[in-house]
Amino acid sequence: MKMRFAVTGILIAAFIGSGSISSVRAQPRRPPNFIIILADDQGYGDLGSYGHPTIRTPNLDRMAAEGQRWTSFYAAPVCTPSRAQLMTGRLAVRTGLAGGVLFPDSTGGLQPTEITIAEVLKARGYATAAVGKWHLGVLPEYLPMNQGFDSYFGIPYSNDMDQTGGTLTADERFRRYMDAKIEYFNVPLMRNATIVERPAEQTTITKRYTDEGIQFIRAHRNQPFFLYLAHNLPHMPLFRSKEFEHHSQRGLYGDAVEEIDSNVGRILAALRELKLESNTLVLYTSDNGPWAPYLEQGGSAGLLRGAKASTWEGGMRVPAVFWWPGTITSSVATGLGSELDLLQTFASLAGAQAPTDRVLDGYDLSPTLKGNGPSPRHSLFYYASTGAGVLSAVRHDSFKAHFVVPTDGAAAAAAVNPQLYNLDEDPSEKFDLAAKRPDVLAELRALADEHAKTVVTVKNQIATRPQSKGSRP
Ligand SMILES: [Ca+2]
Repeated sequence: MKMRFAVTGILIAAFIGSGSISSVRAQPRRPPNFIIILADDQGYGDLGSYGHPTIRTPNLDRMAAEGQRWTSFYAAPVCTPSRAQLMTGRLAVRTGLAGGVLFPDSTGGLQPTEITIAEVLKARGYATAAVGKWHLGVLPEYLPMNQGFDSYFGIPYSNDMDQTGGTLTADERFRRYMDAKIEYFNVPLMRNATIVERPAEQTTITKRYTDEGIQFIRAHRNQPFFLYLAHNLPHMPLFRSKEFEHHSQRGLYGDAVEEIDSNVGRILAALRELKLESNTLVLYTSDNGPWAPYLEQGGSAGLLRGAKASTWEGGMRVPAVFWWPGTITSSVATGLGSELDLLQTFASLAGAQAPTDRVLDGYDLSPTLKGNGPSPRHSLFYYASTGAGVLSAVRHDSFKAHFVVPTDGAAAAAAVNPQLYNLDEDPSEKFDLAAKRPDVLAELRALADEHAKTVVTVKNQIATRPQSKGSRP
C-alpha cells in the first residue's frame, strides 16, 4: 500500500509540474545515441564473424551475434572520399573529394557549406565528438569543429603521412613501412585545433582514442550524443601496444586488429555499465578495403576480388555490424547498404532533419535495422580512386557492370569490353557474363547514364597539392 501511494504521489507531482496529462504524453522520448567506430583499411575478411580463420575478434563477434551483420555494405575505394561520403550522405564526386586523398599540404577539404551527420544531430540537441582520423582537410576551416563537432582529438590524416628521411627510393620507403618506427612518420596528434604531440605515439593510439571516447560517453550520459571514433589502424604502418605484441596468430596485422577489437569491447562495456546500451546504436565498419601492396602486413578482402583503391568488390565492400540491444535483433542483412545511408538513417531515428536543399545519395535503413523488411537500397555507383570522378562500375541488385577496368591505384582506363558479374552467384567476380547478358549490361549502362545527369561538376578539392604532387592513397 505504502509503495503504491508513493508511486501515485510521483505521478501527481509529474502532472502538476508539466501542466497537464497531454503535455506529459507529448514529451518526446529521448532520441538514441549514435557511435560510429571506423577502422582504417580493414578488409572484408578480417573479422572472425566475417570468416577470418586466425584473427580473433571476440568482442566484435559478440556484437555481430547480438546485432545486425551486413554482408553487402559499401564504402569507397580510399580514405578521403569514404569519409566525405560517411559524413554527408553524398557521393564524394558531389563534394569535390572523389578520385584520391588529401595530404598534409593539400589546401582543399570538405567545404563548410556541406552538412554533416554531426550538424544534423547537433541541431537536434546532440553532444558531438570526433576522435581519431579525420582526413577531410587540415586547414582550420576544414577541421571537425567547423563541421558540427564540439571537440576533436586525433591524427588529422593517415598515420603514414609526414614521412621523415628526405628523398627515399621506393625500396627504402617500402622497408620503412614494413619495419616501422614512430619517428619515420612525423604525424601530429591534435586536440581541437592545437597540436599536442608530434610525432604521435602510435603504439598507444588505439587505446587513447578509446579512452577519449569513453570519457565523452561518461560526460554526456544524460543527453543524446554522437561519437565518431575513427581509428588510424590497421592502416600501414602498423603499431600496437606492448599488451598486444605477438597477441595474434595472424602476426602484426592481427595484433592491430585484435587491439581494436579489445577496445570495441571497452566501449560496449562502458555503455552497459552506464545502462545506455538500450538507447545507443553502435556501428562498426571500415573505410575501404585492405592495402594489398604491403604483403602480409595488409589485410584481406576474404572471398572478394581486389583491394583498396580498386572498384572490385574487395576495394569497397566492408564489414558493417549494427548493435542496439532491444531494438536491433540478432540477424544478418544481405541487401545493399552504404555509408552513404548513415546520415538519413540517423536523422530518421533521431527525429532530426536531413538536408533538403541538395542531392543526397542515401536511404533510410532504419526499417531494416528494426527488422521491418529488406534494405530499400537497390543501386550502387562505384567511383574510381583516381581521376576526380570516373564512374567505374554500377551495381543494381544482383548484377554489377564494370565500364572502366578496375585498377589498384594506377590511372583507370576505359574498358574496351565492359564486364558483367552476378554478385549473388559470383561474389568473387570471376565469371564475366557480358557476352551472355547484353540486355542486363544495357540496363546498367542506362542506369549509369541517368545517374551521371545528376552529377554537377564542382571544384576538385583533391587536386590542391602544391606542384601537383599527386594523389596516391
Ligand atoms: Ca583507408
